[in-house]
Amino acid sequence: MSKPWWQDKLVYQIYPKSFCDANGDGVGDLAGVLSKLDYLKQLGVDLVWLSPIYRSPFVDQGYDVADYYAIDPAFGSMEQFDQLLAETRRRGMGVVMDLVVNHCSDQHVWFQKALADPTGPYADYFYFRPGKEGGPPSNYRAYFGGSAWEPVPGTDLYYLHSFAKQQPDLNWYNPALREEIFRMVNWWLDKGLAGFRVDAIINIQKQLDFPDYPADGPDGLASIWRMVQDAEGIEAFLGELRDRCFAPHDAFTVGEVFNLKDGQLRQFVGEHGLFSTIFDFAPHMLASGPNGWQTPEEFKFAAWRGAVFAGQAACPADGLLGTIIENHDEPRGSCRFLPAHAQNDAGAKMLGTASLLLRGIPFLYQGQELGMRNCPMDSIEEYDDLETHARYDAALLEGKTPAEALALCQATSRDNARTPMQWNGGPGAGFTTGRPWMRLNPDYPTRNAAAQQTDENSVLRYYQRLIALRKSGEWGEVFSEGSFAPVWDTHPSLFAYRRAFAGRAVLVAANFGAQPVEQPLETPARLLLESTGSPAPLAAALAKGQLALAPCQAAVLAEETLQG
Ligand code: ISL
Repeated sequence: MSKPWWQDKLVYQIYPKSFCDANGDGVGDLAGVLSKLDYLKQLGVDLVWLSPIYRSPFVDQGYDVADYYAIDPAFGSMEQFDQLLAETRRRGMGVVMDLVVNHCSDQHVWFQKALADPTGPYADYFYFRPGKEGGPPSNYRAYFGGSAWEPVPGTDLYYLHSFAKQQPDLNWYNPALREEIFRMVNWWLDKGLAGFRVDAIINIQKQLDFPDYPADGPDGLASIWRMVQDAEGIEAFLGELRDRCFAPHDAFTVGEVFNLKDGQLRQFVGEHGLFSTIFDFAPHMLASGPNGWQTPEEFKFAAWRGAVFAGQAACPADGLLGTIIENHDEPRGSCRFLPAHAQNDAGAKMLGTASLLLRGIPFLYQGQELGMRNCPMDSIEEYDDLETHARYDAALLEGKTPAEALALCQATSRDNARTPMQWNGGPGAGFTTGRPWMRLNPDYPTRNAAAQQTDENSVLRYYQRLIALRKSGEWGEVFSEGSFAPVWDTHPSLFAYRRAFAGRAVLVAANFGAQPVEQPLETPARLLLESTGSPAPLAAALAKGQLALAPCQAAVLAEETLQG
């Protein structure tokens, strides 16, 4: 089996609205992205994934696409996009776009034509269904709250939307719709795109009789997820997408899928997989308590380690998972996957070490390399994200007080990760010369790329060294191709694993506890990287065959005598 070209690549996610604003209108743009390519190259990024930049009314920040063939003017022009392709290629990098095809915007011409002729051919690009007993066709709650069915004006029909009502679901069971999608995907790949991150894709399979489910909330509705979970047949759609588009272009693809069924992982990744990789969200799912996001769980080290290691164990030998700490939908990892005492820069470096050297394709989200943190807003009005507002309303309906509902939003809001990137300590954080579209995290005067670039002990400089090690000529293959094995996996505070390849092995160990740890080593080991900037005590212990880690210290050790 030959190694795929993306096996050793590292992906960096840009949230374009919040990355860099070149024209001073307060919104990030493509010219801003172009101006930061050298920063990304220096960090060690191979592939740049852009959250949606297509023409959109931005009800869901571009995840509501009105024209799949156009760049939204807020971001720039197609010429600038082509320039981005050329400039990334010149630097040995590639561009990955977001592919949002479970739904489009209600402003898309397909939907406009469907509304104009609700029994015509474009209606069948969507799910138009007659109502039932004076109400919607079924009792589904959309992911962003409220009924998942919206009346089609002037008819007794409803259309289905899994997300916001401005995001009508596309009917993948219609071959004409699938042809439109394949044509569009190939158009972008023909341009020279490296691949796609495929949005919310598990939702394209439906039960076409749309059965009711028992209500699961005070609104009397049942999550639409129940219907999707019981639906079948996604493999056929995704197989066609792979064979008609991805495979002929040798594209890199990452699927956003949640709650795979037993045995499905094998079909989704690997040599004949439906995608190059899929995100491993198991650690993120731990934050949902018995009542989902309404009962957020505190970080529990052993459960988190167990979830990460289970993902590594479940992944087939010829496949890779996308390892990810944070993205535009999740709170910041530095406030989430660390115990309270470690929620600082030392913890961010430790978490980065623990995550980036796992087996898989590492994904970084903008600002993660600075240790950027959640940004709790002072009132619900300050939140932009529609899901946050839906959660606030749902929490009030559940009987929570406004203060309790706001606290829930502060802990779980997607806007935690959407505040503008912090480039320097000047006005607008170097993100914009104008007024930023979303409030800056107030820590930007001290936490920013410019300050961190000149501080050898910063999170940024550490991430640069960590990524350089992952990609180094000497150790790169161990990280990109090596096996994974847990080490000391019942220890109360050590997160440790061995990566091995072709007779060479690396031990990665991190101390998540508040106390120092000491552990005898099985084999002599040489220090490749440590996270605190104070290697002396660890080096002294290593000389005696011991691993000694201070709280929040991570280390990467070469164990050259072990067989891979
Ligand atoms: O399907 C889900 C749960 O099983 C949802 O969590 C869903 O997969 C997730 O919210 C999808 O997110 C993506 O699509 C959304 C968009 O708002 C997000 O930003 C995007 O990442 C709708 O396009």
